[in-house]
Amino acid sequence: MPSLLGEEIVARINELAAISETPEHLARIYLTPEHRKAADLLLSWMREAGMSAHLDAIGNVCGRYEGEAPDLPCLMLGSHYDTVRDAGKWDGPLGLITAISCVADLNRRGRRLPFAIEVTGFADEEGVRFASTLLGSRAVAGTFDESVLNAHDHAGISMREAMIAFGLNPDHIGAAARARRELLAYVELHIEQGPVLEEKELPVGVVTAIAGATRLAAKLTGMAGHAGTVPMGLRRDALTGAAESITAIEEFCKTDGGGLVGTVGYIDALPGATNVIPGKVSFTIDIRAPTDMHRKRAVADIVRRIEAIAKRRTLALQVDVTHENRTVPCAPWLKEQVAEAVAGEGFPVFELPSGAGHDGMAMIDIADVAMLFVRCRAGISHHPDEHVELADADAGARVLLRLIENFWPREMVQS
Ligand code: HGY
Ligand code: MN
Ligand code: MN
Repeated sequence: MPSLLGEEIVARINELAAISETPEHLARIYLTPEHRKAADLLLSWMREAGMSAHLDAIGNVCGRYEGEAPDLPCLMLGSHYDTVRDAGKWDGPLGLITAISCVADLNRRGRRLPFAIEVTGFADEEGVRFASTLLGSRAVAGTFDESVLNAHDHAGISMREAMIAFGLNPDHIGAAARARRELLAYVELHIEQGPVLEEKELPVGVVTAIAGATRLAAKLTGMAGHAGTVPMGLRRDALTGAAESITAIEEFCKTDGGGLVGTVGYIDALPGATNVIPGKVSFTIDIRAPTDMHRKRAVADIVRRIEAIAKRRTLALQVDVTHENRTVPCAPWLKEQVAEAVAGEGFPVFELPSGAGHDGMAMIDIADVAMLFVRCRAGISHHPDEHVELADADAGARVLLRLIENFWPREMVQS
């Protein structure tokens, strides 16, 4: 029988999901009015849960529940509250809302622990607007790359301009950075976004590592021309060049056989008229593999293939890496505590890697990280059909709450 925790979490998932760019397709993009509205709602939930709460210098929401004494180092929980376009409502918010509900439960019971608990809602994990991801968690980890401030969205607005319009000062991002000594660990609950837990008929899983990823921006430049007068043999068509490149990426990843995945998620062809041969095409590439070596080798091979296609078609090619994240292992001492909490709630302990990226990839620079996965229906994610059953949301919450109440910081574990 799901506890009150699950009910509260599901109700809040639905309330937060109503904050979207359009009602038809869930999208909550960094530094937009929807970001602001969601931040205000989350901050109010944090305060209701007994936390002090604020918006930090890059737009993360940050809540703190004091321990038995003031100014203790914290166990940091959290996840992101931005979304992809036409998103599901659980990717990110489940981890954040569950963490807030766990603190609310402690607060209701007047429970204080030998450490503080902080809950951080990261403002831009997906990287939809400025092509570079983990902006919020990188600012907290002190590794934010200032060059991203000059990145532009599809409307030509830079991150710097968007921050100022949102009411944030891009020159103050450094104020969001935390010191390693302030954090005992970072733990994130998140939907699996894959089919494994459902296949194993398990509500929760213990994450072993977060797969690294490389994102690239490719630009092919040919020659725009009249669709009716330029013979096929004389064309320098950037869009057919991109099409051949995209199928080459798919073919390369399909035949790799080693868990390599490649995705072209965005393409833009200019000038974009039916009767004009496209002269300029930009598209994105997302490459992931079980190991960093495998991924980096694959990226080099794929770029070489695209270069050969561009050369043969007399197209100019520019390829830039817009984002690179190494594979991040979950800390054994912390992963063990997640497993103990899973077992403590009566569930089998099952370990699995994360093919999806998460904020722990940035938080690893200032704390050991661990993750708890919650089953999602058919493994669907980054899609409006993304769904978590109430019983599974409740199971995740009970495991996270048990982990929090039994948490032993590393130094104590080792002594
Ligand atoms: O792309 C990812 O893996 C994550 O959902 N941002
Ligand atoms: Mn996502
Ligand atoms: Mn996510």
